[in-house]
Amino acid sequence: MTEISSSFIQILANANNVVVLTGAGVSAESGIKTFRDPDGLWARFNPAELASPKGFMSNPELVWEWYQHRREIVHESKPNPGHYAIAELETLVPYFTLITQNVDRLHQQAGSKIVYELHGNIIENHCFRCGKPYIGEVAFADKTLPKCPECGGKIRPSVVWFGEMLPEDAIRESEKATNHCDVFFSVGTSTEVYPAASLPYHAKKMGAYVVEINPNDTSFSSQANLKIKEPSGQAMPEIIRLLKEYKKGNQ
Ligand code: BJW
Ligand code: ZN
Repeated sequence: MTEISSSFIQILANANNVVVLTGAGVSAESGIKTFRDPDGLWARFNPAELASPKGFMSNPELVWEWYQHRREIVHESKPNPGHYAIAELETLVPYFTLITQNVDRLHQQAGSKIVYELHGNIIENHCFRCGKPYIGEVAFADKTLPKCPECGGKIRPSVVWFGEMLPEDAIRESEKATNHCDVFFSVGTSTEVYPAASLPYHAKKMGAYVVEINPNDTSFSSQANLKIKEPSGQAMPEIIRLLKEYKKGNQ
């Protein structure tokens, strides 16, 4: 077990602004597959075919079916101790920002209040042609791709595919919070996908104390002030426990 040093807990206890960036690893312990791990989604599926506008245009039914399947898995999943610990951290620091690349809404289910979803979400849909939200009911078993009632365009999940812009407000607020934070957590992300991956580097450059929580090394690891090589479902609850203990002893 990686030691979570008392000096780090002291830094966290004195921090005014804390930012947490999460990736697929945080939901791995909820049974949702990551993308780039050896058994991840991209080991079996081609991202260009399934997670790009070009892929959707060339085979919309295949893409829709893949997302229907993944929705079912998300629907059956529950937040894990990592999600709950991140939600609790929000209540223990003066200013807190949660930024996620995850599309599963498990942070919200765990009680996180404001979540900047950089890559959208898998729950909602919108029209590929006119962009209007699609509010029609979509049953998981339904393999037929719905059509937009406004323009007849094809309906797609409201996730962000490769080559697409991230939601403007989410990226703006994420960059703003990253600029001003004292402690930045990069949890369960490979830091391979931009612009999300640039946030930990940016936090470091701006003088924040950057903590990476990931059982594996990433391209960012060598830059982290602290690397906790553990699953987030173990490390995050332990950090909360130590933070509460520290605060109790320093009242
Ligand atoms: C655990 C754990 C446990 C396991 N506890 N940890 C060069 C520079 C800059 C940008 C680019 C560039 N070349 C191309 C680009 C653009 C591109 C990009 O970054 N590509 C890279 C692959 C190179 N980016 C984009 O296209 C983005 N848009 C954009 O840039 O717009 C402007 C623009 C447009 C056109 C041209 C140029 C610029 C959009 C990115 C959209 C990403 N979408 C996806 C799919 C979402 C929908 C869906 O779910 O299907 O988002 S891809 C996929 O990767 C998903 C994730 O959110 C994202 C990040 O993955 P994440 O979360 O890090 O997961 P993994 O699997 O990679 O890592 C999991 C980690 O967890 C691992 O490290 C494990 O060790 C760890 N782990 N168990 C803690 N229990
Ligand atoms: Zn439409």
